[in-house]
Amino acid sequence: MLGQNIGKIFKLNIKIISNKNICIIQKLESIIKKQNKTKLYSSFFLFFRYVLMSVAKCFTDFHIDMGGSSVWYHVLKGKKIFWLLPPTESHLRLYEEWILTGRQNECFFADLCTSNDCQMIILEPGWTFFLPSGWIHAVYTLEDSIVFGGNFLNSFKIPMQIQVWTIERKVRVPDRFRYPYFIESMWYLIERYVHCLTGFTHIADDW
Ligand SMILES: O=C(O)CCC(=O)C(=O)O
Ligand SMILES: [Fe+2]
Repeated sequence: MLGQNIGKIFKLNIKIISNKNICIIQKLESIIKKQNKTKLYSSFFLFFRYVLMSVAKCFTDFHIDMGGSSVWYHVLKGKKIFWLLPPTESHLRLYEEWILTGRQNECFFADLCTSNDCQMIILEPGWTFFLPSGWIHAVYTLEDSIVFGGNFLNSFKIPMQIQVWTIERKVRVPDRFRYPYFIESMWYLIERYVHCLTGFTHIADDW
């Protein structure tokens, strides 16, 4: 696998955000808009759709995307290597322990896992890559790159999303790096299920 010193490689990723909305999220959007909280509004949409510009040789260390969100990732230009570990119980436990040590610069996460567990893929221009909920991944940019991407929660992966959310809470990930309005989204999701199953809605008409 990769040498230890890759963690020291200069990192520069810039995310540019564009605002788009989806389903349940529209409810939350309208609340935030009504409250006229521009800052909240932009952080809410931060991860839905973005452009990621990365310089060659930058490295993003192993991580799980916030709130166990799934990701689509389209490479317009450049090349990226992804190292991938599935979210098994043992990998998630190791990941949590690794974060809690606070020594990520000294210990390369993939070295803690069995060598066969880690998969690698090189993404070429024109490829669209889909990363499911909870997968642990690291990314090395081989050439200056422009990528379009988007993170999203989905109802097929609710247990994994909650598990990742719980890990983030345990390891004290700061709020600004967490999925915006995760808990609120879960409430609206539950409300949606209740509505579909019982025909009753518990959301007031006036917002
Ligand atoms: O392309 C990169 O360097 C990192 C992409 C990624 O995994 C992320 O933004 O969460
Ligand atoms: Fe990621």
